[in-house]
Amino acid sequence: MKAIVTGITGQDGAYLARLLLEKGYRVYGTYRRTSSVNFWRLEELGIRDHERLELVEYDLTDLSATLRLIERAEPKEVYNLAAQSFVGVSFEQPVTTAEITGIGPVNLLEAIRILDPKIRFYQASTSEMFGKVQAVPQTETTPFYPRSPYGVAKLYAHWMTINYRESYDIFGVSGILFNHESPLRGREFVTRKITDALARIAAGKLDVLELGNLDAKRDWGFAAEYVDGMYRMLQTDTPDTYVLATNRTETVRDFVRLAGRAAGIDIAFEGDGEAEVGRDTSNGQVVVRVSPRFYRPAEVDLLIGDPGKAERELGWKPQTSLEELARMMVEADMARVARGTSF
Ligand code: NDP
Ligand code: GDR
Repeated sequence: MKAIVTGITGQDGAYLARLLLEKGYRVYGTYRRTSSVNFWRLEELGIRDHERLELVEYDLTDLSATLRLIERAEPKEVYNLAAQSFVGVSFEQPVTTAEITGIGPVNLLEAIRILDPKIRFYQASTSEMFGKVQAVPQTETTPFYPRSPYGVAKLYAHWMTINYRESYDIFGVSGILFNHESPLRGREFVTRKITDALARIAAGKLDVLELGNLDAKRDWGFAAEYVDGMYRMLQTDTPDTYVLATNRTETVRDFVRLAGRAAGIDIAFEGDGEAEVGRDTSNGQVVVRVSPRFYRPAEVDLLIGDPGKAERELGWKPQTSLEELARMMVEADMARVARGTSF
């Protein structure tokens, strides 16, 4: 059993590779050529040197490289996790985001169509496609209204996956995944930014955490469980679209409080808008401040997903509570601070 996982250096790529290796797969994991190596997540999971893991240098925007990748690996399944995945950056780099996140997946779909239409394809779609709230909770049939270049690019790739399914009978699956986090989350994303900063504040190595919009509400789950959902989506009889979510939503402010509790810091918020601060109630120190630098030109205010279809058809259910997730992330960051590592 062979699978390609694009974006293996990212959070989900690392967890999915571990899952597939545990299931006995041979995994071709793709990474980009960079000036310094970027395998820390594979190392943290202990799979960097696994005998059935082959790391392949690859860029999603290159059709010829895509054809060679598929020809060489002859996979049964392709999981496309590669993307410019940071919403904030997509406003600054809309064209690059469109090329990688939007058109990139079409290279894979074309390569599958040309070389072996029996290959099963997973596209990492996102709750960002829902964008401006049309209905809650969001399901597979909720209308889309993306609010960022990233969301727009993902929506294009989502519809192309469905189009290849309907036009060429390709087993193209789209997983509309709500935010999922873990100790392996990149530090630019808000949950990890918070847990990393609070670990450093608790250790006396940082004074203040600066954040943007504290009112945004997100449905946050645990990444290791979401990659299992991806796998299940490719094992069905017919390709389809599925939402993975927890059906619980909290504000960024609430996540700060939860993570603070896990770090041993009780945080109380006061003030409004840019003047809002979070204080450590034990000594009155300001530990959280709002900075307009982290606001986005357009925001997604509220995400909450209904994973009912995934539960019914895939037997998939989220297991980890937000409290457990925050604690897991804070503890991992505190251990990193104690070790003096900085991932
Ligand atoms: P990450 O940002 O952690 O990982 C993205 C991966 O894509 C990295 O391995 C990155 O490589 C790679 N990549 C970026 N550009 C290219 C390119 N041009 N060619 C090849 N590879 C490239 O994202 P996550 O693991 O969090 O997410 C995985 C996928 O799921 C993404 O597509 C994301 O948009 C989507 N998604 C994520 C959600 C989440 O909450 N995590 C929710 C819904 C969807 P490098 O390390 O070199 O940058
Ligand atoms: P998101 O995740 O945009 O939902 O995309 P992110 O963690 O970046 O933002 C979540 C919310 O927090 C608000 N926010 C901040 N965000 C960041 N990054 N930094 C801050 O300082 C900050 N302050 C407030 C944001 O405005 C936003 O409302 C993630 C990515 O993984 C996507 O690839 C994925 O598709 C979606 O989740 C589902």
